[in-house]
Amino acid sequence: MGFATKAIHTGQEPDPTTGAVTVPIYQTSTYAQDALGRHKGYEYARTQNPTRSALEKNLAALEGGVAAHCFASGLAAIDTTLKLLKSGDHVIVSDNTYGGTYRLFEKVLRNFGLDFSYVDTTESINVENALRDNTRMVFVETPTNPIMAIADLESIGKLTNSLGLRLVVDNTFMSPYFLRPIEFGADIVVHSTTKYLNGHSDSIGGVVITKNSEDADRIGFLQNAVGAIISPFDSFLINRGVKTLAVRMRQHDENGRKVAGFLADHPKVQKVYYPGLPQHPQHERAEKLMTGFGGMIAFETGSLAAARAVLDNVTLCALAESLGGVESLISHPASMTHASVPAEERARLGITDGLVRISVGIEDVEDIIADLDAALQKA
Ligand code: P1T
Repeated sequence: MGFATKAIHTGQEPDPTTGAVTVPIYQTSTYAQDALGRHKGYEYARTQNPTRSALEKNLAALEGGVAAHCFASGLAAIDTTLKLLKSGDHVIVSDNTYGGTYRLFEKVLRNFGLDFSYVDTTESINVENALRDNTRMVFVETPTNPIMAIADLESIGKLTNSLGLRLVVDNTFMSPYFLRPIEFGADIVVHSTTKYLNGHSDSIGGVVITKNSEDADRIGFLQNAVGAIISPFDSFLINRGVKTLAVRMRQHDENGRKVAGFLADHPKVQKVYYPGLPQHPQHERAEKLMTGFGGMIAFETGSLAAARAVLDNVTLCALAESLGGVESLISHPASMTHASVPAEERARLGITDGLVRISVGIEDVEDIIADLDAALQKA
């Protein structure tokens, strides 16, 4: 079955009671049991919910995993994944993750005895050099947010598999339409479903997809034991969003390539970070790992004043955090999504005050380009 067919049909069978072709919102907290110890597979809605189960089956199929578990946000999904570990364990992390992931690791999980090292995961040797006796997990974000660096997934996957370490990949930026990390050695894939999977900027959610049933069982146990579950309504929205994932991603990619090309030729733009451009340092790797480059672009305007001029003068693109929706969103990583990363670290990574990030939507691309062009004239 092809990807678009799976996205529309897997887990989305007509409702057994009524034949409804769309999985209903099962807005209930509990389920009546037939007799003591006899029920229909549903006991309490933190533990099981049919709307959520439909979504979980669907996302597991799209990523090629054995199971998926959905959470109240991307960060709740990542937090629960880290609960596979225990105090004293060490994790190697991509050095340019979403700022909220960095904050969760440094300001919350470190207090519970986990230790983190941040390395450039575009080279697997950096992961190898950071290994310690107590390293238990490698957490990779690719492409990174917002610099769009592409991890050497194949080599890192071989390394973690040979050492028996868990490789976790945050695949939020590509979605399973363009990249399926399990095919390259990942054990666990996480997403903020808030982004491309839902695709309409109207829900917050997250998912953990597991390659093996042991991890799936433990994540399922933690989902119930910790309780950071997604709601039935949000599950419904994402079920609906995923049905158009394939067509949306194709359009994000087409528009992304055109906007990146426009920015790369623009005299007011100093540098463009987009894996689809031939000058991107991991362009060839991106072509090998991914079937498209998507709609996320960062570009350097040279100064805070220039970035501000762009951000304050766009009219079609909304100045907003988040990404992956049908509408174009533009943001300032240094003061918005990555404000929790220390200034020296931001400078080292290239998250300057002049850096602007755009999540290219699926509007008519000429309109997006005209909006950016008009704003750049003011920079
Ligand atoms: O916002 P939430 O659903 O909790 O997801 C967190 C998250 C996890 N991973 C990546 C790669 C992300 O980009 C995010 C959230 N990012 C933004 C809100 C943003 O504007 O970059």
